[in-house]
Amino acid sequence: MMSFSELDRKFMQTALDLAWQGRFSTSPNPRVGCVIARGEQIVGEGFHVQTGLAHAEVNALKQAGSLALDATAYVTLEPCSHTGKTGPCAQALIEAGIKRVVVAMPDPNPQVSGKGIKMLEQAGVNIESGLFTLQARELNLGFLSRQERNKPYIRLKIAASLDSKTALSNGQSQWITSNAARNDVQTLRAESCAVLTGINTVIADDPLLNVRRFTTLRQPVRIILDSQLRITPAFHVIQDTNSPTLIVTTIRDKAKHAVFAPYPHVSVVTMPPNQHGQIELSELWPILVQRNIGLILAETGATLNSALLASQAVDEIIYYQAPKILGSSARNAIELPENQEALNESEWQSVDLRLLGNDCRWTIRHEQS
Ligand code: AOF
Ligand code: ZN
Repeated sequence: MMSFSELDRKFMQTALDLAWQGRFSTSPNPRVGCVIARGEQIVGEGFHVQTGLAHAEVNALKQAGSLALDATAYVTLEPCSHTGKTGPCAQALIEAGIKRVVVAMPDPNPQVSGKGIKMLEQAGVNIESGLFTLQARELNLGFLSRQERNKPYIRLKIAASLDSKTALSNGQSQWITSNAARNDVQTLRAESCAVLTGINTVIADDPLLNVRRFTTLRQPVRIILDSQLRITPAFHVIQDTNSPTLIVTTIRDKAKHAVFAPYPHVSVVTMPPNQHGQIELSELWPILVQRNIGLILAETGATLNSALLASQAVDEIIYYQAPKILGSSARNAIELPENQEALNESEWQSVDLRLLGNDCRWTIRHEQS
């Protein structure tokens, strides 16, 4: 068992805080932070900003300059050993003369996974792993799920009333939760690789599914599940070219796909229909992983919410609840058959609860996640 000092904890905490600064922009890359310290003095800080740009360690080394010699580097993820869009960070740390490296967790990316640590070891660098691993995993729920489970991390957002209704019977839904809750949803979108919804929601609400209440370096991909390819170019998700849109369908008809050819931000993925003529969700996840989609925010209606839950795809639910009663004829958030077993045990763990304006936000996680 490694033992870490108070200073080690303090500097790794700073590295975690630095990594969070990349939370809206690193996708599909992980969020990574790095602190370089000599004794009690931080001499370099860095984090990964965006795919294609320098990794956290390289940014921190740049700041440290010659002070990196004999220093300790604290990194929230194992330094990489491969030459991808940038050079190997393990090599950069060695060349700068870093004497000790503390990492929070190994990088599960098969291009790295242990090779970065080995490279450092072989160069005689003192390497210690396992400080604040859980916190480091929280940084990269999507990236880790993609690498470790070949499935995106699926976060389901529900905004409902006290009686768990998401819209009036006429479909009106916009003003159930408060402005504070709606702002919060914007940050959830911004930190996701993709926002997922169903064609019924597109037809009913014509949403933009983008981040617009603040400026970000990238927009999440919009994923529209549309088994019968009912979408037309008239909808916002096609007209607005600022976010990529991925339509998932079972219809192979080339003429129907050709309608979207004038829109380079739109791609159509075709999957074989399952026995009900629908998209088989469990087969969709590896396809999305192939497209580097790690963290998905699902914002859908009762039918798709229920299908996602029934297929055990949901890893986390963020439930915004407003103290309003919409009445029994309003639309339900979830519609599933009665479940006797729910009386005995829950598959869900509460991880957070807070007030947002006049609403509350409850975060629960599926126990297998
Ligand atoms: C690090 N530090 O800051 C990041 C790492 O395409 P590339 O070259 O940017 O490589 C991306 C991979 O590198 C990514 O999948 C992950 O395994 C690792 N990311 N590694 O040492 C960093 N962002
Ligand atoms: Zn790297």
